[in-house]
Amino acid sequence: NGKSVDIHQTVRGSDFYWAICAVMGFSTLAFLILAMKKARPDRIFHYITASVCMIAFITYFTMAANLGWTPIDVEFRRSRHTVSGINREIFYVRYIDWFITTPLLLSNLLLTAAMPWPTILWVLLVDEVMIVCGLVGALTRTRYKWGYFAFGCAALMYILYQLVWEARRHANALGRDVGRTFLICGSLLSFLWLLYPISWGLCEGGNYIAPDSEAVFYGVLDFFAKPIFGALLLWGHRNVDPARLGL
Ligand code: RET
Repeated sequence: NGKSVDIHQTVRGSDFYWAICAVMGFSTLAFLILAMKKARPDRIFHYITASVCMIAFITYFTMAANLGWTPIDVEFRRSRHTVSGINREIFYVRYIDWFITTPLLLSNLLLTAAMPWPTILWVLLVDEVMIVCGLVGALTRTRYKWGYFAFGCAALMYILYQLVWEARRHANALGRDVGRTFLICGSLLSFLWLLYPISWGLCEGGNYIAPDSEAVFYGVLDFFAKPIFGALLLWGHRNVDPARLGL
């Protein structure tokens, strides 16, 4: 009937995308207003957080308008039959968003821990490799996609090692406020980021869940990974002297 025949294209996802779009737009404004009130060198954290939400606002605007996707052939399993000749809408616009926002989110944490510049740049580079692997894998029809998935997961493991081990120790050495902020935000980020590849495996990877469910899975993750993470980080910085971080 052209409306809801199969799981491969979204029918009601758009409403949810509009809702997240509104949340991201509102958060952008809120963080910008907070940035204006703060005449300190560490308002860079406000600008980073506001930019992340602004980019997500445009991404969700795009997806709510049902743009920024391309059909990719998938095999679709239903009750022990494999149906071919079906395609799934793959939102490549997510990866353009992540390519810009994930390095910003990591910078927020790594600057909080006052990591050395070369280390920050190197971790951001590994992060870009992870996102590009996810994009190429998502656009790939064959089983090779799981190769890209594996490379991306290896990159994520390395990033988490840097955060949980190297950066956490760095943050703890900067005093209790920095240590506690890093612990809260670093744990939240590590937990959430591990859920992204799971969502990818169920959506772009294996086509196990419908694009409508994908909208909710990634949408809830983005809500916690962007505005909530950002708010907790800015809150944690309220008592931290920017000079301690070399800012
Ligand atoms: C992919 C697939 C390849 C393997 C891995 C992935 C991880 C993605 C992550 C994305 C995080 C996005 C965020 C966006 C919101 O702001 C690319 C899905 C490991 C961790 C935080």
